[in-house]
Amino acid sequence: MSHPPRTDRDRRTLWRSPLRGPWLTSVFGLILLFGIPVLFVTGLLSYAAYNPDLSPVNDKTPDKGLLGFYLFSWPTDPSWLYRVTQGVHVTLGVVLVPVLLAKLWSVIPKLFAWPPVRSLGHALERLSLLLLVGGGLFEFATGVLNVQLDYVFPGSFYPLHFYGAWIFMAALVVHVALRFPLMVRTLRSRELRAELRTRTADTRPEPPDETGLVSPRPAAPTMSRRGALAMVGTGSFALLVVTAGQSIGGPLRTSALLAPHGRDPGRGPNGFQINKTAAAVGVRARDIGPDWRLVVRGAAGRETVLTRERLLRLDHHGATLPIACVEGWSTADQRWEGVRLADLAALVGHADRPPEVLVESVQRHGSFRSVVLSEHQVRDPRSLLALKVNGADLSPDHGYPARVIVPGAPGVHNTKWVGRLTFGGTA
Ligand SMILES: Nc1nc2c(c(=O)[nH]1)N[C@H]1C(S)=C(S)[C@@H](COP(=O)(O)O)O[C@H]1N2
Ligand SMILES: [Mo]
Repeated sequence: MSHPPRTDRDRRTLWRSPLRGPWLTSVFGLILLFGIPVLFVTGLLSYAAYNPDLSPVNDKTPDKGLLGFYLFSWPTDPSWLYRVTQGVHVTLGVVLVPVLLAKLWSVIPKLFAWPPVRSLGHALERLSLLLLVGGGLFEFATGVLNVQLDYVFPGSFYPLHFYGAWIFMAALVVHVALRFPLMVRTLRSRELRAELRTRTADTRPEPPDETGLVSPRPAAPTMSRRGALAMVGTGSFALLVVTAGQSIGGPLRTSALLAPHGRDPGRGPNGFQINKTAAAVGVRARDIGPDWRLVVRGAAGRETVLTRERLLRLDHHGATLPIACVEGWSTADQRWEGVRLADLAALVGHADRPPEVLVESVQRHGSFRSVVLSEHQVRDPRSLLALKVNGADLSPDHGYPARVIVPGAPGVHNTKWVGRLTFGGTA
């Protein structure tokens, strides 16, 4: 029977891959160093896109406090804005998963360093690494779960992912500050091109290093560094191919195997992705049948109640806009037709400068049944209460009798089965 390892060296001999070493770790680190800030920025943008400062119904993290310092009013131009920022966020996040796992694999021996704590400084460094590794895994896991599995974590995705991102980034800043010089030195120590030409048989371990990544008793190589990089690269590329099509669209949509809402949304004018069907959120046929009414409220208690027939007789306008979901998928531009939100505001006494609006669905339960849109969203002539899409009536699953469509906004702001609009006084 073998004894449990006692010394640091003994413990590190558990990990014998000759590929492990500061150079390989630095290569993966460098990729993440470029990728993760993009994830962070596009993630913060996604939160801003919810216009969380407008109203508690928009605010997914009511205790954001100082962390909301950067929030700004989300613009309506360009109309594909959220489609791009969130497509990048989700696609890049998925594509970086193999790199993150490879990076963690490369530093596994550090997890078993012995003694676990050598000094106060060392203890602080290890704590920051715990936050770094834990925060990184947490952010990637919650993100992927939210996109792929309609979320299975206890608690709400938005606050967890948002606060997690700040903790992860704080730990990352510390880590990069401590390690950047070493990374640069290490990357210079071996030439990438030469490394990419080295076959398995000629693969040698890196020289023993102060970081403790190189195995003191390396096994014979079973793979070259080129092979390891190719494996990770292939994994990332495969994920790119099965993900990116859900936001890029066109023929690529058929390769989007990971698209959470399937690849075939059906044919015809209403043949594009459906986030939640009417049945899924408990919208009944009679809620959206002939008895359906739109209630519009405005200045000084003014209110008007419209049937769908009345709405159809109001001035109609068109807008060619996509739907872009927080989950990263988006539709190509669709041709929407309906009544301008600004014209509806004018019906209830807000003719000149329409204010923000509270949009409420006839859907009674669940999230995304209401939203507040900013005044500049209301004023954009492309912001519609849409009754038709691509020349046909909206289908029940796309929000019949009427839904909101706003340029540049996240999908959640395009409320379906709208029953009430309240202009002004929504705070
Ligand atoms: N009432 C209501 N409106 C809603 C939702 C919802 O669940 N309920 N989902 C929103 C989300 S998250 C998205 S991405 C879009 C999707 O619109 P679609 O199903 O027509 O593609 O609708 C939005 N409007
Ligand atoms: Mo969405």
